[in-house]
Parts: sequence; structure tokens; C-alpha cells
Amino acid sequence: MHEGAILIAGVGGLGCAWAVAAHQQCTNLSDLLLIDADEASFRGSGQAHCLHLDAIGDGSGAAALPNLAAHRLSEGLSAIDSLLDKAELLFIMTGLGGGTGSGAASELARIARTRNCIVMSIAGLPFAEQPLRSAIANAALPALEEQSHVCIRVSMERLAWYARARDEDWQSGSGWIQDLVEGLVTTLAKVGKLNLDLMDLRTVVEHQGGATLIVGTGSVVEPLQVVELARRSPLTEVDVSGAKGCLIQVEGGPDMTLHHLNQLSESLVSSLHPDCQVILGARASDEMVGRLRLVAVVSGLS
Ligand SMILES: Nc1nc2c(ncn2[C@@H]2O[C@H](COP(=O)(O)OP(=O)(O)OP(=O)(O)O)[C@@H](O)[C@H]2O)c(=O)[nH]1
Ligand SMILES: [Mg+2]
Repeated sequence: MHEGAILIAGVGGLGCAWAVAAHQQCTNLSDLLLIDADEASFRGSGQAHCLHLDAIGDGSGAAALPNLAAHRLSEGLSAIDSLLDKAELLFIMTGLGGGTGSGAASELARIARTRNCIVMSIAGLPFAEQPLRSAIANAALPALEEQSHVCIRVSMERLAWYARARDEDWQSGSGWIQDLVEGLVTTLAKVGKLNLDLMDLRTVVEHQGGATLIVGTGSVVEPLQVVELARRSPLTEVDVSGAKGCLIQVEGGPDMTLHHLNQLSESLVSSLHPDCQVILGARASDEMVGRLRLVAVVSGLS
């Protein structure tokens, strides 16, 4: 892995599924690390670095024991040491509510920060009708938020709802998680390439307060509708209008113009905090012809 590298890590069963799906969209720009107590999570992910936390010795899971999982992670650390040392940006994907993700994700974030990594976590929150899992998740979330520069909460309920609407599978992220990570990785890889000051990125992601993800897709002839969709799309119950930091990735086909880009970003930014810091990235690809997609992380929400 080269200097300034981007590492996508999945922790726990759901986190590994999200990470594998997200990494597939940007294999050349990032490395993949899978961490779980259940070896089934590593199957069919040939290029991944895998860390097996065999907490109870039967290969089946951390049995809803977060502390055990965190402990196992620190024991297995030497195996992933060099990966963490070289990574400049770490995405941690996890579903909270079980043992492995709830225990090991925040520990991974903590260790990565001691190596001066920027840590962006995506945390799935359990369905409301799972009280035990919700209790474990609520207990685990503060540590993950504290150890991450940005922690994006994703309600699995909303994810499942969007997945049904898109006819996709929520357990692999229903397309959203992939869109998010691909958008971010391509934006951030470009930030690195242009040699923009990484401090800019740090200030965007270091804003105090909540952070979430918004996504909108639509026709190239109606760019403002794409923004409107994105504004109504946050994967948690928050109002994004006061955001103080914003990382925007716009994608379109070869028919996307600078005017489209300006329209999208100006319309979105005008609804955020007046002093909002913005990093904008754009990418054109043939498969997006006739369409526009906006993916953004907004931070500094009150
Ligand atoms: N309803 C439902 N929820 C699921 C399903 N799979 C995962 N989840 C949710 O996702 C969260 C995390 O699950 P996993 O990723 O399997 O947990 P883990 O981190 O591997 O934890 P352990 O298996 O206990 O070590 C749970 O709290 C559930 O709320 C599923 O098939 N159905
Ligand atoms: Mg599991």
C-alpha cells in the first residue's frame, strides 16, 4: 500500500458485507480489511486482509460480548499493524448490536487515531423491534463517535425501507453504502492527488456535532430536483440545514457540464450554515449518461 492510502475496514458480519460491497466499487483506490469472529465473513473476498477474532474458539462469533471482541482485537493487532501505519484515511463499517462490531469497531478507531489516521465510521443501528441489540448498540455508539472524526449513523430501518424502494438488499448496504463510499473514496483520492492540504479535509471532518450521509440521483435536465431529493434523504432523523462541514461528490455522464456542477453545489450549500466548509469533487463516467448523482457527508450538525 502506498503513502496516503485509503483503507476500508469491515468489523463484524454486517460491517464486512458492507465493506466488501463498498470496496468492489473502488478496488484500485483502496485496500480492504475484514475483521470478524465468524470466518464466513471472509469467504469469497480474495483480495482482503482478514483478521479472525476467534473469541470463543468455535469460529462462530463474539456471542454478543463486545468487551471480549475489543480485547481480541488488541491481541491480533500486530497482524494489521503495517496496514494501519500506512493508511491515511480509514473507513470503518460496522453494524452495532452484536458482539464483534460493537466491541471492536471503536477499538480499531482508537488505534488508528494514534497512528494519525483520519477515521470515518459508518455505524448501522439495529431495528427498533430488537431491544437487546438496540441496548448493546446504544452502549457502544458513544465510544465509536468519540474515536471517529466523523461517525455516520445509518438506521437499518431506513436502509431497509430504501432498499425495498430500490429493489436491493439492505444487508449489502442497499446500494447506498456503496454509493457513499465510492463517492468519498474517489473524492478523497482526488484530494490527495491534487495535493490539496489534507488539513482542509481534517477541518471539514473534525466539526463537533452530528454527521450524516445524503444521496440524491436524478436526471441531468433537472439538477435542482437531485439536490431536493438529497436534502430529504438523510439516513438518520436529522435536519442538515445547519451543517458546518460538507464533503460533496457529484457524478454524471459525459454530458455533465460545469454549470450542472455549480447548480448542484450552490443549491446545496446555500441551505447549509453560512460559514460551512466545503470540499467538492466530481467525476464523469459513461454509465451515468443522462443522470446526475450527488453524495455528501454533512458534519457539524447540532
Ligand atoms: N433484522 C435483522 N437484523 C440484522 C440481521 N443481520 C444483522 N442485523 C443487525 O445488524 C446488527 C449487527 O449484526 P452483525 O454484524 O451480525 O453482528 P457482529 O458484529 O458480527 O456481532 P457477533 O456476531 O455477535 O459477533 C445487529 O444488531 C442486527 O440489528 C438480519 O438478518 N436481520
Ligand atoms: Mg457476527
